[in-house]
Amino acid sequence: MDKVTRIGVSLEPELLEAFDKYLVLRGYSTRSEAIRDLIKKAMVEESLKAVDSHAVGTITLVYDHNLGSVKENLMDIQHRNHEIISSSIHVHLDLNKCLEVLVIHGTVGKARRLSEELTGVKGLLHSEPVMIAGELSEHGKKHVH
Ligand code: NI
Repeated sequence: MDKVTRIGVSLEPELLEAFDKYLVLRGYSTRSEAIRDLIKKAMVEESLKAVDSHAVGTITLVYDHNLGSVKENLMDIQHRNHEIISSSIHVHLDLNKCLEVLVIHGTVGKARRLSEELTGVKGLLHSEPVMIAGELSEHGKKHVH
């Protein structure tokens, strides 16, 4: 194992007993392993709560441009969210199918809402959001006006 720091955790006997039962139920071999997982889970939940934190990422869409009004609906949503869409790439895959990659730069909350709205468009064949939240985006943030 990589470098680790040992810490002491004080627990009431009842809580420790319940925790040990939890370990068995979840198949953990050590308390450390279970505590590590619980800490990680709590921190992921916390970071997802921060809707105002900054995010960069992409949303990849695949659709049939002849199908209903999918093209118009996607375009409409993109115009309404122009402030967080930095750029987009459109590739004509074949006679009917289009691939679009949107580059997103905004808050976690806005990026998530946009992704949900796009994913909800009827006739969309594929939608894949990739969001990176936190420190990684701080550098890029300085270059956006
Ligand atoms: Ni196209």
